[in-house]
Amino acid sequence: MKIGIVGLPQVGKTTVFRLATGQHEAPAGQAGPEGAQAVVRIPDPRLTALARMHPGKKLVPATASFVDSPPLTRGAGKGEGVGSAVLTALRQADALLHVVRDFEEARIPHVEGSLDPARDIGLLATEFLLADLDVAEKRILRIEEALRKGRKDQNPRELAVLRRSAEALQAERPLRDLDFPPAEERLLRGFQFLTAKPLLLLVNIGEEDLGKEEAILGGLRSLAGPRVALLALAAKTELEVARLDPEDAAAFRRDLGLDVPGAERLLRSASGLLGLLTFFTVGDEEVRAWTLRRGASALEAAGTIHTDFAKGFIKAEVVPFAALAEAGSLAGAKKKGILRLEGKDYPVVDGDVITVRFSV
Ligand SMILES: Nc1nc2c(ncn2[C@@H]2O[C@H](COP(=O)(O)OP(=O)(O)O)[C@@H](O)[C@H]2O)c(=O)[nH]1
Ligand SMILES: [Mg+2]
Repeated sequence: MKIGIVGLPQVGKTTVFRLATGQHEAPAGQAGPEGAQAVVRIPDPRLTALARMHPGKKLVPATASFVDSPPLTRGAGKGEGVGSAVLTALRQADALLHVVRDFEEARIPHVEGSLDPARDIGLLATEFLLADLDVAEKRILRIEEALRKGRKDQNPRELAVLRRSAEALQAERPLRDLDFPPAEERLLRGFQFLTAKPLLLLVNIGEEDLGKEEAILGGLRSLAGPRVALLALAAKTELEVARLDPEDAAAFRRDLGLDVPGAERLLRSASGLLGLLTFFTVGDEEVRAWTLRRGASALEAAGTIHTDFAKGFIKAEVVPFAALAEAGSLAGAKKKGILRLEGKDYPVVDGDVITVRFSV
């Protein structure tokens, strides 16, 4: 999964990027509108256990990547300033993480002149809507023109999807709020609309507000929804603590009441928001964790591992992690006869250990 960190200038985007990626000293400079990117390993105690059960095999965790995007400001969605190139680059992301400033700091003026998280959330939401509307309208015009010229190769479904999208966007409704049938959903995904992406609103609070997260988020709850999550984090404090050696960090966490490290809370929120599950493979050389969309099939799991596995898919041998752990190893589970044979439509369950049988 790829998560694009976005926000107004000086709100803590780079601080969150450093925290999320464990690159605590990463430079603040960004390379062009795409921003800086880093890959993080997603820790999973089940994978550690699997590696212990299969000595000699390499442990390969699932990964997520974060992008530290350059700042967005008013007008970006209408193509003003560098913001429009930033928005275009963000279309590659699977989810957006909007860092919203809610910390007082006299030395750092807020670009909008005052501290108002709800306003800032609305401000960027508008820029995303405008950018998507621009994409939809341009595409509609192109299809209509092709139809006028009598071209028969246009997909009428595409025009219908785009018109419905443009209508929603004009009414200031993000596309993630619409329900499309699966085939149209796939078409829509091809356009990489920003307002169709899951959104994590990260309210960056000051250290003095630790412990008041619930109250702070309370006023913003109405902005959350099925594919919009809210999280309050004191990014700067979390980063300072993360830089300490483990013993000092633990002591500080206890003092500040930060029981779950910020980076972990972030990853958990993001994968929950994206509706991801984890499955595992135990191969000849490595034990490995993979992420997959919830509801995805055994065939999609095979394709995640290797396109050849999907092409030549025969069956998947499946055993839940807990059952494998009880048997002691994959070989042990096989001996006990607890591997199930599943077909390509089998919906993968979080924690499944999967061996794909395929022909070349
Ligand atoms: N006081 C305070 N300062 C913060 C906090 N989060 C970030 N900052 C500071 O705000 C400035 C901008 O942060 P940065 O992460 O570079 O923001 P970006 O421009 O959005 O990437 C830096 O000086 C940070 O140290 C916070 O929670 N409290
Ligand atoms: Mg920055």
